[in-house]
Amino acid sequence: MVDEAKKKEVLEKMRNGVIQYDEDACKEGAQEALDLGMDANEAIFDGLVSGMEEVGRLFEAQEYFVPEILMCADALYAGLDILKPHCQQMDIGLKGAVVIGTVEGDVHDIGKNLVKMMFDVAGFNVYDLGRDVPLDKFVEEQLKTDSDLVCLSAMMTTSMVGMPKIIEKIKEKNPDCMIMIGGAPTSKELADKWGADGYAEDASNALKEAIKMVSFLKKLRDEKAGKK
Ligand code: B12
Repeated sequence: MVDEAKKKEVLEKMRNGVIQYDEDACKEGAQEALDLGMDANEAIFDGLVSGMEEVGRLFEAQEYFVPEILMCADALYAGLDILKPHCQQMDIGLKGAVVIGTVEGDVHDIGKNLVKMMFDVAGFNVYDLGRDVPLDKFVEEQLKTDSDLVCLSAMMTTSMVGMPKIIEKIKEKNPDCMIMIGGAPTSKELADKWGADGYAEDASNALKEAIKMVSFLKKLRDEKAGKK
């Protein structure tokens, strides 16, 4: 049994480590979470990511500016490097392939990297194009890898407008591929409007949606191949 009081303390240490851009505190907190036997996934989202949410608030209140945020992101990644290898692999019995990236003009990749991590944990084959990815690169990579799913991330209203262009091109070239969008300014309504097949508001829902989509594609393919 994990000691609840100690667990809270460790989560708080990671959260504050991100807020105070203290890489050492994040690393120590991450190691302590593992030593306590905490679930790595829980430590990431309730500790590190919770800190980043507060950083977002501080940025919006103009208490933090870009240099501070970059250091907060470094602190988050320092903790993530320790926790990530300990995320429990899931056996979902599906071999999905996913192309993922943050769209052109946008360098925000923390959320995208968390979504990618969830896909890795589920055993998906992930082709990560990184951030500020030219729109056509998503189309080319989907064709090259014949991936089931393309996941587009955007954190700015100015960059998300590239999404419908990518969706249109991919659907034109390969209508069987499914597309999911995400990132703070996006929504289910925009996904529907732009012809994407899915939307999720966070990394764990992204995985749930992805599993549904890949299962659906597999069923379709099996039906086409004449299997039950
Ligand atoms: C960190 C950050 C930065 C960092 C990015 C570091 C990095 N490596 O990512 C730096 C300092 C570089 C940065 C720069 C800028 N930023 Co900034 N940044 C943020 C901040 C504070 C936090 C974002 C974040 O990481 N959140 C934590 C993660 C975990 O959450 P998330 O990204 O939302 O991801 C989750 C979900 O959205 C979802 N998700 C994400 N992607 C996907 C994809 C799919 C397919 C799915 C299904 C789900 C999904 O799952 C994720 C995990 O659960 C936000 C403020 C905020 N409140 O969000 C501003 C914010 C995004 N930035 C903003 C701006 C304006 C900028 C700059 C223009 C600032 C400037 N003056 O230079 C530049 C832009 C540079 C560029 N061209 O991209 C604005 C955007 C406004 C808008 N709506 O257009 C925001 C909202 C702040 C604000 N209110 O003004 N920024």
